[in-house]
Amino acid sequence: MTDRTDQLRDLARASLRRIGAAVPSGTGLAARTPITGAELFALRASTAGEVTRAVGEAAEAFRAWRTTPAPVRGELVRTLGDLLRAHRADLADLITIEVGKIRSEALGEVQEMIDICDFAVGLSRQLYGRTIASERPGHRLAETWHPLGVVGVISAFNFPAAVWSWNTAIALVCGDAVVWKPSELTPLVSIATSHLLDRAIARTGAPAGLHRLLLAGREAGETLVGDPRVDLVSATGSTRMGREVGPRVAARFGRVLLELGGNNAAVVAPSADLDLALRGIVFAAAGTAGQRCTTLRRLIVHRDVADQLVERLAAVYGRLPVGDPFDDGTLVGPLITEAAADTMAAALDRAQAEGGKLVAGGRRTGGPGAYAEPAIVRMPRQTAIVREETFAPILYVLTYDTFDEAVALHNDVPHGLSSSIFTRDQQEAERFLAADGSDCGIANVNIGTSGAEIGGAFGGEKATGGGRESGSDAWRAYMRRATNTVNYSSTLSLAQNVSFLT
Ligand code: UN1
Repeated sequence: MTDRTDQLRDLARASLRRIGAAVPSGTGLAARTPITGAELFALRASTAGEVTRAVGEAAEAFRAWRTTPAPVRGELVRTLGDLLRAHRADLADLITIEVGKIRSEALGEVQEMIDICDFAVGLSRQLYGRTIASERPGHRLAETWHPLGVVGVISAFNFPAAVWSWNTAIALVCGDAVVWKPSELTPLVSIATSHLLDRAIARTGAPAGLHRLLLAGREAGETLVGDPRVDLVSATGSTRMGREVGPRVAARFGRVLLELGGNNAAVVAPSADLDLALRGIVFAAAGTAGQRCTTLRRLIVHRDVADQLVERLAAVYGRLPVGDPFDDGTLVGPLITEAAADTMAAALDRAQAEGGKLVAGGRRTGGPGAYAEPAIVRMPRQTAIVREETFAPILYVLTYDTFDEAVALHNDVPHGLSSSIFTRDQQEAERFLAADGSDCGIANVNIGTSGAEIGGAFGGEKATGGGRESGSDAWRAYMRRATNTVNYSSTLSLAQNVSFLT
């Protein structure tokens, strides 16, 4: 039998070939697969000079693109959506190879990309400004939205293509150019995705420099963040990364859109439909091997149903198929790196030292590759480790007695991304969604914390960074607003009744 790594390398080559993309072989970067933990290809990393050149080319392309009518810009994104549809399976294969997502989730990621393209095409005819009632006779007050400039997109390994597409599809219809610095862990997905956009650009005759890909490490990201020609830096990653990026961009009066970590929780009330809650919880906590920023990490369960729910969860966890994500039936693929598995093991040790009881999973399985059983830990309190985001499939269970206590526990973490409540009590559901309920950017009822649709604005508060991407009116972050006052009378009347030179 051929070595599994060789098979995956061949599969990656075949997908890239169908997409039409070439791998720039060289040194400085490696494409790896978490399925076996092995290296697939050695790649050439972009140089510092190339980063600067890429920003210059994007800025140049922007100057032409900003005056292209928005519905015409939409044609480019429509073409990208068509190419994504045609290469759905190829891109999903590359996502599985580089991230270890199971087939259905890898296809789901490509679907998210197609969906945002559809959304952006519609949006290209709906970049509305408001007209505002003027206080002066014979005056019109209005706002106009203009393209912003160059958008620097920094993305993480866990959604290596979808997060890029949320930013890029919207930025392109808004009239911006994009320079992309993806995770170093997912160069093949980045090459493939970027090539599909290059094909769409060539097919529609859009300016070639509208999109530039940087395959490089941290320094490339730093150069991008510091470049004053980059008008908006949209960065997805850790809170630590956001703490560095935010002030650097602010110091040069650039704009940032930050999508940082989450420490997402679900409250399970005594009235909850436990069958439904069970399925929602397992997908949100163990799906994608716990490596979504929206992954469910804390379960806050009413004391009356806690034992029963934990027992049922532990039984399902005991049967979760962990393994090669290409195998039929696998629900949990590998963690991205050995280091991620070590971090998971260390968190489990700390949780137990802080009084937690491991009730399911937590063991390393198989290999080569960093495979681990998703874990459930019952905690006596919301201790320090529970309040931290560990990017691995660990679900901490806390119990509560009163609704107010549940909400207080829920909000008492640094992050504020996603949240949910399982309840059949309408008052409780509404209180969870109210101003003094969940403090997150995403708050759900009777559904888990992960797997948001693209139509809503995606993002969160506090240490999650405050940015909103994807649907709703998130497009406004990618444009600049001008307020226009037009005097169509023959008199000069001043606002606030100021009198001058009368
Ligand atoms: C992320 O984990 O960075 O809501 C994004 C979700 C997905 C996106 C997650 N639609 O889980």
